[in-house]
Amino acid sequence: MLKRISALVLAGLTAAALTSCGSGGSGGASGADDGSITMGFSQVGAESGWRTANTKSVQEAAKESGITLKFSDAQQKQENQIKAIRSYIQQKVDVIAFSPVVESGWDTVLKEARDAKIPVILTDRAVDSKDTTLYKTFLGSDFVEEGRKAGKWLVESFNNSTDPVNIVELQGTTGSAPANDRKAGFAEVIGADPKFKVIASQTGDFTRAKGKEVMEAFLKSNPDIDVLYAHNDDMGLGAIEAIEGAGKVPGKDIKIITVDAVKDGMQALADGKINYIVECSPLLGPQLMDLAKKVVKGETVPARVVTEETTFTQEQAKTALPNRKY
Ligand code: GYE
Repeated sequence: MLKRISALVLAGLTAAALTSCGSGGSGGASGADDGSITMGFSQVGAESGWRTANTKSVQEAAKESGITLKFSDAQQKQENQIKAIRSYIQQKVDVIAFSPVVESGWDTVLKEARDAKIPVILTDRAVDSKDTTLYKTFLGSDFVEEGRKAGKWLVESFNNSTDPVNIVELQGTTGSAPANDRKAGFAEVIGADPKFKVIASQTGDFTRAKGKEVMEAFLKSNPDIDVLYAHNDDMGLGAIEAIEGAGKVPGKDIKIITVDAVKDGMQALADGKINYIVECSPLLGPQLMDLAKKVVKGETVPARVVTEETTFTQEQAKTALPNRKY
């Protein structure tokens, strides 16, 4: 279904790119004349359970708040996102929102949006642009803090021993804010004690398949892995398959920490295969639509809106699972 929607949207984008005036609102920050709002949303892709839940949240919230959504899936490619944003500018949408796949390289296209007087909202991931007038606000998690939470659990769990702790790390998409920041926050906390050693760290692109593949390689070259830190549940779940395939017991022989807390991750946590999950909420849709309405009206909004999040142990996962929404 998602694939079909993406194909339709891509076809729509191509058609729009061929005409000089699209069907969007009146253009500019004032919104369409009839007061309706059209949002162009460029999503990262469909790489993980988190992403699927995020897409659903954005689509449902748009519907509920009466905002017309033009949605496109960039398949984890920056060039696709830039094309989508340019197409939204051409269509004169009232507001553009996007989750930048990587942090760098957005200034040119964001200037084009600013010149066209179309407000931009960053959602989920940040850009590293120095010029903060290129976007109105950034709604999403504090990824450095998530990395710190993962590190703190590790430090506490191993505080009775002085033996070295060999850690392997599965990083998210190279150059993405969550990969950069989750790595940094974790390194900051475990760096205080030299017994913690990250013996291998590589990207698994936030996908299950790549998580499995990279973990298989880690297991082959490192016989003595104590801990896996995966930047999301999906890579952790792929790695669990690799660990089991190598005849080891995930959660026991190798302790596993992940980030997100999507249902499949929480199930593995409740089953004892993951040891700790740092939550990252994908349910950004309602807040995004509120912010969009405000920026289209020209109201000032906070420059940063941080999502509220928690952490889960195995026991807490068992309690939370029945009511988990994603
Ligand atoms: O953790 C991961 C997804 O940007 C917070 O992207 C998001 C991350 C999320 O693919 O599962």
